[in-house]
Amino acid sequence: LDWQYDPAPESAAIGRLRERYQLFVNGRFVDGRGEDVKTINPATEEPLAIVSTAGRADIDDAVHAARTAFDGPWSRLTPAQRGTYLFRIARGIAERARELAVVETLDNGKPIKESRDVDIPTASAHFFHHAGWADKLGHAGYGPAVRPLGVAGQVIPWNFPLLMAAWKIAPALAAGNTVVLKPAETTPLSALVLAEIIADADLPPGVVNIITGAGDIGAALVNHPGIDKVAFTGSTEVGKQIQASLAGTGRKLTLELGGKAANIVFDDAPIDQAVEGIVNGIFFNQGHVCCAGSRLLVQESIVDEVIAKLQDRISTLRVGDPMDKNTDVGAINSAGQLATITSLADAGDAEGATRWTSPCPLPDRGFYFAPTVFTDVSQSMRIAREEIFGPVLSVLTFRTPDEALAKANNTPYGLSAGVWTEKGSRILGMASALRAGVVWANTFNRFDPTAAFGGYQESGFGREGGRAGLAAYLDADDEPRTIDLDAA
Ligand code: TXE
Repeated sequence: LDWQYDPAPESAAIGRLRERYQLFVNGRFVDGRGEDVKTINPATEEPLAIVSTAGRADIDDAVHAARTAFDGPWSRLTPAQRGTYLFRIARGIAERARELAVVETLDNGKPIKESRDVDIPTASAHFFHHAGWADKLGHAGYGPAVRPLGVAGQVIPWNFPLLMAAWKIAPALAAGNTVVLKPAETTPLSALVLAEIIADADLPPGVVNIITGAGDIGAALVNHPGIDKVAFTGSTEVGKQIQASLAGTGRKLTLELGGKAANIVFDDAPIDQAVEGIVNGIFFNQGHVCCAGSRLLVQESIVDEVIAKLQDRISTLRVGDPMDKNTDVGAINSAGQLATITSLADAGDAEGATRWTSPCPLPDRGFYFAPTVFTDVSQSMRIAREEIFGPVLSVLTFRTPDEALAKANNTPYGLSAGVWTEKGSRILGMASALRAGVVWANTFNRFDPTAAFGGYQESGFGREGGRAGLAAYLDADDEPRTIDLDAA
């Protein structure tokens, strides 16, 4: 597929931005009963659009609409017919890809080349993948009675706004559920453009509802008595609150939370390739990535070479205007996130780590943080333990594979890890011993709708993507009951 077939230039896409955005409830765009808020462009700190936000009554309306759609038109369709709607949404995203890329970059601050080449096509691919599942669930080994759960309440973060909406909505609909989704307060626009695509795809009213607002609206949504399943991606702190508040309700819950991934480089690794992977692992999306390779573990014998090459490579990264196609590292999403990154980096200085900062100039306005590497890092330091969620890499060293494993697993998180080595046996050994939901070998930050993504420990539970991701939206066993002949 040619993802770039939207012929409109970026200026036309900017022209399509509306001054004010509304909620999408029961198939219609409506004013919310909360306040109007401004969403700002983090690259310039200027207002981008006005967004109407939800009040409690709007949550009631949205959940009611989702329930009515679930009890009525959506459940009366055949699975194949439901799949057709998912195909239409996938195509709708591809057709408006350029506009969506622009909206995403303006609202989030990520480089346009990333929203254009990663976020938007991957979101579309997620709908295409799940469209194909809709009429095949009965053959997928989930047990004899494959049923949807009902109404899903979904809350997503600001780092991949459209992609996270796709990760939530596509499997829910493919499994026959209906949805009320709340995007993050700093990045609501692409989800509301997706609502337009969903309206144009003629989905029955109420199948997908999108309500805007801050954490209080998220909390009210996930605790609403009309919700059957909750899916949350965001901070570990809020994930714990949600899990506690849902205890005893019997509601199915999946949580995709923070991370502190180890990216492990052995002395037999192809160093130049590893350096590219390290850079991608931590500076992709300004490091606003739950699976970011934020802890670099390098075998002691090659650490000087790796650091020197890394600093050379980072020095070539262009930091600045996210709308410039040559920009590699864009703006930090919000003033609050910039403050978090700054204070954690300062803690690195205070605890005795050595800070190196990319020499690139930063724009005068907007929220920016230069790519940063800390060496002389020990495991007890905050920069080695806490999620920074920014372009800051902490480098630790190891001598033996066992030491690498012990250090990599020394974290309360467990979302992802990377291993760089030429030895296949070492890859397999590390992959099975690393307590991480995803382990990449000689690559990093690869996403595919067919692959299950999710964490262990404080990174959450449940999987998104592939067959495992569908189980989260089915009244079925988490593990398929039949033998998978392809995998055997
Ligand atoms: O997250 P929040 P924030 C991490 C990252 C970051 C930190 C704080 O380390 O620095 O979290 O980010 C909604 N009930 N991640 O404050 O608050 C909120 O409106 C229900 C990692 O932005 O968790 C938004 O839609 N919902 C992460 C979403 O939750 C609530 C991605 C995420 O916001 C709520 C984002 C509540 N009580 C941050 N409070 C990842 N795993 O990728 C807030 N929300």
